[in-house]
Amino acid sequence: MIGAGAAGLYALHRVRGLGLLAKVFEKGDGVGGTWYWNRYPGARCDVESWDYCYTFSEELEQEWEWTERFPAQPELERYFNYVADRFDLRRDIEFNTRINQARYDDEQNRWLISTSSGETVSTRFLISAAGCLSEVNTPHFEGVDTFAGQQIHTARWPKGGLDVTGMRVGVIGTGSTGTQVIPQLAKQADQLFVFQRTAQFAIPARNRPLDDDTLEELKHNYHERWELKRSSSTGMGRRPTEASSALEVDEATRNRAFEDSWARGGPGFARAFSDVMTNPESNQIASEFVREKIREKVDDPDVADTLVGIDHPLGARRLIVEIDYFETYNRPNVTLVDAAADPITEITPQGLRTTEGSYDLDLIVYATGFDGMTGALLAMDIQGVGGLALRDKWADGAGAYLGLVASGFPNLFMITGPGSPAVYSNVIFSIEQHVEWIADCLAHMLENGLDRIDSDPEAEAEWTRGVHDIAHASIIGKTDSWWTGSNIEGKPKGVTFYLGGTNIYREICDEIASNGYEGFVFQPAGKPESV
Ligand code: N01
Repeated sequence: MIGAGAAGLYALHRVRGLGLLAKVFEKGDGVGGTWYWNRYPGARCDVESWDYCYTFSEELEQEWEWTERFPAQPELERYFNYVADRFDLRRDIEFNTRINQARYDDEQNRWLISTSSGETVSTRFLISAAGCLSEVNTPHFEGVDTFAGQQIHTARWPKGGLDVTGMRVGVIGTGSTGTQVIPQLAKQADQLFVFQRTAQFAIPARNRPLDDDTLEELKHNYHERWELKRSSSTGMGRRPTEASSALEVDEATRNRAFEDSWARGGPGFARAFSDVMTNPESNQIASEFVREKIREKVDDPDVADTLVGIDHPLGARRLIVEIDYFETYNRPNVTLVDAAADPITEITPQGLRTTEGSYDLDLIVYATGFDGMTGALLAMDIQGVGGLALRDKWADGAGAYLGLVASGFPNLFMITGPGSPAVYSNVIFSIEQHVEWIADCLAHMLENGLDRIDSDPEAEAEWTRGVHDIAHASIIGKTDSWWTGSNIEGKPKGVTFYLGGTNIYREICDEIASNGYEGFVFQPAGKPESV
């Protein structure tokens, strides 16, 4: 297995349960994946703690006590460490070890893996739990190597923290990460310059500590929440609302609904009405509501204009959940630079230059995101049947049958791979679904003497077409963002995750398994031909 984040830990647990020998290779020196690497100040999950956790063990659910609605990075890292210890996982994890190459040997039907420690390992099955947001994106500005100060990507924040007291700090990027780190750095830095290229919608988190009554209710309702997660299209344990179209109600009713949703906070804002994500007129009304709310928070109208100059529909990029973000621009030590009108041109020894100005800095923080969905997989040299490189297979766009197995790469399972709901869902719940499906598939293979699984190229092509069709019809597919791969130069553009709903996706996966794994091709042990 590749990676000891949420996916790798659970996969290890389940695969061990099948009686197979298993080992995880993890490039960091601890578990937790995203929550191991993203330790910048303010790092916090934007999915509620009671949803962003494993459901596979009722004992675990009953033992663990979340302290906040939206858990912060240290608590999440503690959680994954607790899980690793609780299920005795560490003994099969090799830390500080990156997988550089994985090569499928057709004759032996084995994956040959080369690691950064110089080891070569041979395995029948390889499971990628490398993560959808683990390959960092650091734009290469001219002069980047000349900078005399310190430069850091948010996902590489030092374990011991970084004291920015008295520093002049520049932050590039105002996505989910930038929005979290900026208010924290502003409290310490002498001066903070924020370079915003694309203004974005953000909804207040309304984070709060969880009191005893809430915790008790959460533990008591464990089963009901699990059912809700399974029936929901995003894997969240919320009770469905009876929302109508935003256009069916009068203005006063509509405003009340938006006000209520705003007051509740969190990423569910768009659910105030059923058609915010599908009807441009409803979306426009919701967008204006949010713009107005942002304006109210910002003292300087010119700064507010730059913050609400949003060029895409609400929800077309991942909706940001913020704490004190917009108010931060009222601080005298914070300057917002409109990097769309005045782009960054180069990094200099003293700082950073834009077309119209220059900024002297001691620290440049890159909150510039990730090469999402495929970046971590393609960072390794993965070669399938006949030496075909995964990079070449995906040169014009990534896809795998159900997001699980890419044809030509037998016995390589991908957890939350391209073609699955992955990042457009409560990802930890999607991870559990994938791991359980993979474990069942492995059990099926063991029971039936099958030792090779691949996907049928036609089934894969049809599935991938379906994924694209749904995406093209949605506002997400029409908007540039990391969701469409447009943040990475040279990357084929397009949504690679399934937007049809996690409940429907689960049904399809289960149906395919119960139909004898339709669309997959197995080979029995010792026989060269597929059956
Ligand atoms: O990354 P992003 P992120 N010059 O790609 C800017 C999850 N997450 O790390 O939009 C100037 O969204 C870029 O500008 P633009 C969550 O799924 C969750 O913030 O390309 N600017 C943008 O502003 C999230 O969606 C949580 O014009 C440049 C920013 O950098 C995902 O991770 C917390 C630039 C990148 O934004 C990614 O979020 C954090 C350049 N050359 C992350 N290049 C929570 O749970 C890039 N930018 C809350």
